[in-house]
Amino acid sequence: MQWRSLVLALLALRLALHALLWLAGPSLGFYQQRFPFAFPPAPARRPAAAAAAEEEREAAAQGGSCGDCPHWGSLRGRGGGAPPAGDEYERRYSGAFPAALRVQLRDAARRMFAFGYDNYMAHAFPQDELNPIECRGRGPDRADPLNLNINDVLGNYSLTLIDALDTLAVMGNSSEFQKAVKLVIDTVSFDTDSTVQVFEATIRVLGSLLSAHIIITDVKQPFGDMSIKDYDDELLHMAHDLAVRLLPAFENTKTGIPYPRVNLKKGVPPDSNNETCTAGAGSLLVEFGILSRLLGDSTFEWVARRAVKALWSLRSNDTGLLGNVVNIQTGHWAGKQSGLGAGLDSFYEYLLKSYILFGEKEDLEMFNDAYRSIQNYLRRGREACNEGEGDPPIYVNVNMFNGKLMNTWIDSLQAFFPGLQVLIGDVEDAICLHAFYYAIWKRYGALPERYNWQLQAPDVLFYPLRPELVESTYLLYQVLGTFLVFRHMVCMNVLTVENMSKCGYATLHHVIEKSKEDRMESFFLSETCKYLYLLFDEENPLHKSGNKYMFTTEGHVVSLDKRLRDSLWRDMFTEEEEKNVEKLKPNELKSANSSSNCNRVPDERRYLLPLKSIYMRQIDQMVGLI
Ligand code: DMJ
Repeated sequence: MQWRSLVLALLALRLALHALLWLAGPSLGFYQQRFPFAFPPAPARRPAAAAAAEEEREAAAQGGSCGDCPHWGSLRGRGGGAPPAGDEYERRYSGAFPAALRVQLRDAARRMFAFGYDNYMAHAFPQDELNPIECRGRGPDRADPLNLNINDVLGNYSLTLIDALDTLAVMGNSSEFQKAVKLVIDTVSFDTDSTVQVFEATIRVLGSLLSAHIIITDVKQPFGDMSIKDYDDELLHMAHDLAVRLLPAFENTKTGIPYPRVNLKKGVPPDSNNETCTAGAGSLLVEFGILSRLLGDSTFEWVARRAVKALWSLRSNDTGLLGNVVNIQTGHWAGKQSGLGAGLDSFYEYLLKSYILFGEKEDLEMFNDAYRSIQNYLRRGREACNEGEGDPPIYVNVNMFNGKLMNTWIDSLQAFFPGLQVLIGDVEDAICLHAFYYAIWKRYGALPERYNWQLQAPDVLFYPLRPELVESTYLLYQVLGTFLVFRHMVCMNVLTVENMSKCGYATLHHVIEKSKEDRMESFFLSETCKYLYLLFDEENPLHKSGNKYMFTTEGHVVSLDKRLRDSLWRDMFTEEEEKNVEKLKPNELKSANSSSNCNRVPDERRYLLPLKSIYMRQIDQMVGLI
């Protein structure tokens, strides 16, 4: 039949066009790639089980049954918000959030943490991590020193216990916090033949020890009685000991940028790599700065600050962007990709957070310049998130020297960025990027490690229980008020049974097939569970006005303390460098977590979608959800 040939010809044409666009790929630039969005290829057919699971999640989000999740429909209305009207999106996502549901979800998040923590203590401690499927502990891979995925993080120092300390405090569990601190003091030693990544040891171990020390010594004891009998600053001494063992990484480097790895007993290994990622080398300032200021010893902050300055001086003169991998001896960029995810994420985060914590104006200036370059070269899509025409804004990976698109994927680490945007008050833009990641989450029930926005499919399929989306959700919630879509996402997260194993929560090996890997990373307890819990625990001391806190990149809580605002390092830089540094007075700083420095959305928007439903629908289309 003629019409059939016509349809087939059209179909063939469309496929050919897609193939052409796909092949042309990055070189065409983002705007040409709007085409596939307008004619999205049919999403790959999911296996029936995955489709059913997704439907169930969707039903749960709308008030249907979802295991542990309280029945939303029956609770709606008791929270006091106007019944949602309007189109499907508004009906689904607007309205008030009932207090009873909030409490149930808070308790579910607490149980989630307890399940992971208790099983770690029962089956894995004193080893570093829990293998939640086999119910066993895991330490460094001594048989294969090149197994960096494991050895960079696991140092034979009870990593998970250390990383979880302040989550116990934030959840108000003083007896377990006190027990855990004593265990750390009595059993952990850093005098071990482990070669670890300086960055991982800093953010997970050093940061947690400092955070717990600050909580223990806080005269106000906001989380309940977290004091330790006869405490003699042991955690601070341990942090000092660890940092001294990391210092060799900063020696014998021509640029001042540290080596990526160090052996805790022997220093930098003789065969050490001269290349490091920017985030790894340039996100040490918060922890090293806190340590220096608590000890009154400028060494640690000085080396960390020198590394940041060295990296900053290597940015492109044309774009102001940095690459993702640099040679520490030559200063040559081995990785020219500039993006917001792996390799660069916490570099940007710590420019701003160092300023928030220490008040050094140069940190803010660097951050502001970096943010401008990010907006100029990485951001694609329409100008305003909630207005106008064009693709939704996303942040892409470009060449640092010319700003040209390098690939068409974004990674799950980048999902932290809306949270950072909240801290600087760019809430409207944060809403759009968050919505994009949320849509990916809805499609897979998790965030694939890399998602290809052009192919509308994951490029890298695993999900190791990362916190970034929950973190941004939590920070956005602080300024958006009651907004159900975020909590829906979290409800689904709390109930993601796919991750639950016999003895804890497992990494998803494949976000579509839902197969698992036998690993529970320590950041699941230090970050993911903490942010989930805080999202629903409105009475938490962290949220009380008067208490000012900031989260490190590993989610460790540190109070904005006067003790941290006296710089010790100024005398160690040149006069020229000094001249540029103008210290802000403490009262000029606004809290990172309060909404005071944020462009809080008006009250009338509290129960509405923060993103117009047309734009939400557009994003759902863009990720192949509808
Ligand atoms: C955490 O260890 C930190 O947040 C780090 O900055 C990058 N992301 C991991 C968890 O995904």
